[in-house]
Amino acid sequence: MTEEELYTTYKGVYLPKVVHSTESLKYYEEFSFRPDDILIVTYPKSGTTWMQEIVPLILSQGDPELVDTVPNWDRVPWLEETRACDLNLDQRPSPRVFITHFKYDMMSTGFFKVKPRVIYVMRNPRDVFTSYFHFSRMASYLVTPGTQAEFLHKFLDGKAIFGSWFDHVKGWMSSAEQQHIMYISYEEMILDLEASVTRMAQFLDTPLDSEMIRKITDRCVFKNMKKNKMSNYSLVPSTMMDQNVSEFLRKGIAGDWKNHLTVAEAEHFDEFYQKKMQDVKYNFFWD
Ligand code: PPS
Repeated sequence: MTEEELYTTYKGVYLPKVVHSTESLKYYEEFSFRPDDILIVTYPKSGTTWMQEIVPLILSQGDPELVDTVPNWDRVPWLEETRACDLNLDQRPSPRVFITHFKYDMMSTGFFKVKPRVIYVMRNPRDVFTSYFHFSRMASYLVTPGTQAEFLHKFLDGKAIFGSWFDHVKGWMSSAEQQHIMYISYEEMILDLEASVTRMAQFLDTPLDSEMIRKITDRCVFKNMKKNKMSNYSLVPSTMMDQNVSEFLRKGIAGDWKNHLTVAEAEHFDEFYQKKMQDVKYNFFWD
């Protein structure tokens, strides 16, 4: 099916109609944030699901009950998703944790007024692309990606859902709310998950001893987290996500793009990246 059939255009970006109804987008626009809310912000395929595991475990000081019994989409709801309207989020105790894939300029008036805490997770866009390509093959609510070369054009042009990776990262990197935002990359988490969990716990004012940090890290490494049926999307019907085509927790590594992009595609990506990112003064982990 085509973009016209499967997607709606919202604030200039494509969103899949099945997952974001008009009602849910309105709900998000009117959502009442609290200052102690924790909002995990990601461009898709950058580590969202990983954070839906890590942050609840930090807040529970390593107690796994929540992550063992509640699916990630209920434990850390996706604010702009259709389901969020039905979860009585206004009755949840603080601190509440949510995710969003929205670009900075798509955030609601309530967000800018209240300024909740944000953890912004970013990932090498070449790996985001690779992960996204495989995900687009298995998720029935997304337009089938065509060839890798075709999807690369769409991705670089911001024609994938949630728009351009470049606009997303640049917008959040230059946000005016930086004192409320912690920036972290998927690659840092891969390299040293214990240090990453420690940094997040400090940002969230949750004291953790070294045993708790070790326990959380152990549960959240790819091979262990993949076994958690509350987090690996095995509860989603295969008509929606066909994990025989590609698993949701697919590879969980940094640098998989090298196994997929041709030399010409990688060069084209680099050129595009340099042009788009030339005005960004930030040492990204993958540069
Ligand atoms: S989504 O659809 O936006 O919610 O996807 P998202 O969760 O952001 O990204 C999916 C990728 O994250 C990988 N992942 C992990 N990597 C390492 N360790 C852990 N624990 C982990 N959990 C999820 C997942 O495998 C996807 O990346 P790829 O490269 O496709 O494997």
